[in-house]
Amino acid sequence: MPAMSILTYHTAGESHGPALTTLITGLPAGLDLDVDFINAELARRQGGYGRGARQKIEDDRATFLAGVRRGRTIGSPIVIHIANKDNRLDDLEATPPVHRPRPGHADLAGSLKWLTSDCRETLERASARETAARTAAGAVARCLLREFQIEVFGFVRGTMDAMSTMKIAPDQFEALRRAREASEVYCPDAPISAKIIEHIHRAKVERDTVGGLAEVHVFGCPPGLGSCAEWHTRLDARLAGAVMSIQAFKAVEIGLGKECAFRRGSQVHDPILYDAALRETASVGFVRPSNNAGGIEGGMTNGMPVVVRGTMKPISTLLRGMPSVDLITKAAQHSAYERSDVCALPAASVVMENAVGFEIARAFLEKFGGDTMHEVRAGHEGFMRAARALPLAEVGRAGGDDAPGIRESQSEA
Ligand code: EPS
Repeated sequence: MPAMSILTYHTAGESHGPALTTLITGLPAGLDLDVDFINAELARRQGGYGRGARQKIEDDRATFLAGVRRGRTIGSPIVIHIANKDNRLDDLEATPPVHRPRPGHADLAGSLKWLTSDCRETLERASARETAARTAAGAVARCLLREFQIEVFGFVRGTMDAMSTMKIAPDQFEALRRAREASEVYCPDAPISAKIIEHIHRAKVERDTVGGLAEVHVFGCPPGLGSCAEWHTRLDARLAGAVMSIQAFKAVEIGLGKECAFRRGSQVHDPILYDAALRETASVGFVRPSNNAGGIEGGMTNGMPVVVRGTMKPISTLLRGMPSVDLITKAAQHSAYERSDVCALPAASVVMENAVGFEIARAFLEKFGGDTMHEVRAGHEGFMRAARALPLAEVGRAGGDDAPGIRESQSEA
């Protein structure tokens, strides 16, 4: 049993059950939760061009049932409740059994797994409705990151042949955020945003669906999060798992991603420069003219922005249906149609932003964690001071009576 609680979360709740819930453990005491920010993330997740009628019914809001007193964490487990207004799971007329599995959905695999011919029992939990609970967990964790000026920015890169080549720079964070808010599909590149809308509209008319690429950048991340020491501690692997687990995601890339296969080493690896003027930034002065690594080398953050891209497949509920079979008669049938979205990529970019934020916060607390925010702040500050003072005198490194970073080497002092 681990001695200290590592930041983690669980969700529970069916798409048309009474509520979604999130249990978060491992947050230190004394963290101010920005409930307006958390609810704004839930509202953003509900939006985006291409959403179906469900979002007109729901009004997702986080109610804190445990672990928070007067807006502040108290070190105990946190429980968040999000009500489902479309709550009808036990009404067999309003929510009947489903016998014709949708290709691409969890319907068939789940029905085989749980030995049932009613796909309803799988689809209710497989539904992306669950991502509201995940978004809430990520937004809570991001309240911690924001205390350390770490910001997470997610957006839609594109769909089909409408792909933005826009560069995402940390110093344009506010302008990017405004441009993203101005786009109905959360794409800060206005001409591409219009083309994405066109693709979604056409898919709707043709009773089809579309997916696409979502991307997340983490600005201000200190170096040293994650580890190369053991395979399961590598941050890139953990980010990939967090993003791949989002409903309908089929691929994850870090930085240059699969483009690495098409280039030589000299065109992939980011040269290392040192600029003392940038010593106070997250890079601690070790700047890179490019960021093909996506801020992670050896499974650890290197002080550059962390860049993660996810591929979402088109929604598997097609109004036109797909060839399938009836699980009871085994006769060929078109798949069942359940009310759904034509495209949930903008929403998925919000989910991804918060899922990435949660993993970064987890790695942050692994390195700097303590029972209270006071200890977390002290741990972070001490590490950054030491990293900026490199090379440290041996006595500091060996854990002698100097605090790390207090005694600098002759060359730095
Ligand atoms: C989903 C089906 C639709 C989506 C849902 C995911 O729900 P419903 O069947 O109630 O119309 O809207 O996503 C959400 C409800 C949500 O909040 O994101 C599915 O089958 O995955």
